Amino acid sequence: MKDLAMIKKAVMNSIEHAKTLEALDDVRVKYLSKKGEISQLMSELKNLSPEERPAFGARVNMLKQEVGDALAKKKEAIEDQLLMASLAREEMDVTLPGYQFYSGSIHPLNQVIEDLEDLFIGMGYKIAEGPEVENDYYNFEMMNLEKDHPARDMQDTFYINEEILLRTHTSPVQARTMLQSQGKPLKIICPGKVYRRDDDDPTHSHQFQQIEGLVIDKTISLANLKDALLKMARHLFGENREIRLRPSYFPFTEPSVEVDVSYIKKDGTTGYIEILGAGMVHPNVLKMGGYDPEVYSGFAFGVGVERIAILKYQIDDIRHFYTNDLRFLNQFKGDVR
Ligand code: FA5
Repeated sequence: MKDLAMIKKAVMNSIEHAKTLEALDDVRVKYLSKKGEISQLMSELKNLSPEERPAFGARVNMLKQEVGDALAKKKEAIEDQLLMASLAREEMDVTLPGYQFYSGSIHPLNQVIEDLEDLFIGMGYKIAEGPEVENDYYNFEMMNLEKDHPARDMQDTFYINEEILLRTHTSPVQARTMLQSQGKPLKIICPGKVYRRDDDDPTHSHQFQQIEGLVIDKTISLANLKDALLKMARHLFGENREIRLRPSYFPFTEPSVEVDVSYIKKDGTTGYIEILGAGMVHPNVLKMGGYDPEVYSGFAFGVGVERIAILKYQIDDIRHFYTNDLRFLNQFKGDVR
């Protein structure tokens, strides 16, 4: 019984001083495993008188129970401590500045296109599309430029073969849409990429974008064209802008005009810059598209998207749009409308 008291003191002391779960388990093994000191006490029974045995056995069992309870309690305490320590380690300072997420932005050319799409949709136009790899037939012939027409020189391009080329303008979409509309009135714009064998310089690129406009109905006049273009210029550049229509030549329009927008020069005087070509749809083009030119008339225009963006944002070189330089592109963040 005296041994039991000593063992109890020793084991309780070890449990109290165990700092880790491993140390605590060592205590358990030392005393409670099969060969542990407390388990071994049972083998002492045979040395006791039969009267003493039950009391001793009961005491050993009680000690086992007490040590087991103490181990469990201490295990829980150590686990609590570990949990608190890991919570303290993982504590979050909600006042720290957050990570900065980098977001992209809409390319300035797409901003111009989306802006004009919204404007024209608001005026009842639909958006039309056509292929960039186009047939000579739609790009030139349906636009009243038969093979060997001298005006083809103004729009030399990249040929896939004799009949297939990279379109030089968005005008072939006029022909495609007319054929699809089967003689019914139509009102479309068509944004898209076009290609030319132009030498690259600050205002020219071999690949650029246009927005084509086409309206066909029974009473369309040059006044309707001027109205649509004035609305576009004022929407893009401000209510006090004026436009100027200059006589020009395109085989697919008659009369044809080139349209300039007014701007205030550095010396305070008013100047004009060309942004698009336009005109009344040529009777031959109407006829090839399935419209009777005696009944129907139409206007069309083709505006250079880069030229609009150059004017709107005062860009000094068209090539900035294509180099993917973030120092350039980041200037257009948030300027979506
Ligand atoms: C045409 O492409 C005609 N299809 C426009 C048209 C449509 C006229 C419907 C009548 C009726 P032009 O070649 O002028 O026309 O080009 C139109 C616009 O595209 C120009 O005013 C200019 O803004 C732009 N542009 C022309 N060439 C380039 C180039 N190499 N780089 C950048 N922009 C260009």
